[in-house]
Amino acid sequence: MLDRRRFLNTAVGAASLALAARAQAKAETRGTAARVVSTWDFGVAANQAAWSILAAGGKALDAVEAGAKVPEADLKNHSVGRAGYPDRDGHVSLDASIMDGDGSCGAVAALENIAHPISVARRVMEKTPHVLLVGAGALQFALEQGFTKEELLTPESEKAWHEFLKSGQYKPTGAYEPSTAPGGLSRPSMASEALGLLPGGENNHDTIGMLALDAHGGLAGACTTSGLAWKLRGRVGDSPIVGAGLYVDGEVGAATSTGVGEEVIRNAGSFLVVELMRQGRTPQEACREAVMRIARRKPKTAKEIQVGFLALNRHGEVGAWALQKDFSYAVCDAHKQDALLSATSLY
Ligand code: SD4
Repeated sequence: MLDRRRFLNTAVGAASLALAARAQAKAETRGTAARVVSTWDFGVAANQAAWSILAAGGKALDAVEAGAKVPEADLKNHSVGRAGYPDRDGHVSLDASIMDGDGSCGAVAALENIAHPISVARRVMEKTPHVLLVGAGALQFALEQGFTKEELLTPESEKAWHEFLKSGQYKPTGAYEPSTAPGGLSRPSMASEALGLLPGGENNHDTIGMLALDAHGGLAGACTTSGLAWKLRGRVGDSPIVGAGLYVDGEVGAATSTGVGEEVIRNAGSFLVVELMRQGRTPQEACREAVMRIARRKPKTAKEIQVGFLALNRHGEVGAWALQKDFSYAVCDAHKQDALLSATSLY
């Protein structure tokens, strides 16, 4: 006989299975099985926020914005949005981009004091003729759009920054040389090692890149980050650069990236993944080739940094690949809302 707890678990399980089956049936009658994927373990919670929109038949674009806002608001997350670790000078500076399957896109870079850069990026896309606003201009636009100016540096992030200042070495000319890298930029920085801040390391779970396919066959993506901890003031990574940190083509698929953005920008990473899918590669093969491109061009650097790609094609197939192990990604659809998978890696 079932005890009360097991009975409740079974009942809850049955109810959520029924809900999932209904959402799947709804999605299937509309022609496509909806799915959302995102980078890292915090992608699980973000996916669920996106899923509440997708399961109700909502648009991929609305889903990725809602999903990306979850880690942006999470005070325990030090690599996205509020509570993100600051730059070398103590400023929390945020990068974000959003893209729809029809090629519409918007982005902000080096935006300060606004908690939800992904929503500002969407306004850039929808309310201006431009694609990318940066720095003071991006802030001015956000305020004009009704966003509120806030302090994003939390006491905990400030404390970590002071720790970095004690031990951090900063030599801009050697930014890509392991022995002279600024904290957080490449693997052997002593300061970032000490704080567990390797991109993709335990305390630096990087950017959220999220890709969604809705029940109507619409694709969209979003990418948002506070960038590399202790970066140079004014440094912009791949996340707000359309084609680097994010790319979506409704006829093919979508891709996003995480890790050291400089290497992703150099290789137009997400665009490359989508173009490879266009040529017939699976999302997995396309992500692998984009990783290998980085490794072939800079073999020494590639051993010391993390870069990961995540892709979703228009049929809902998912792939991921990374330079280093430990790149996780979350997948959510009508069958399972909390899947967390480990990407294959080169090293
Ligand atoms: C950047 N790709 O700013 C982002 C952040 C990240 O490891 O994922 N960091 O380069």
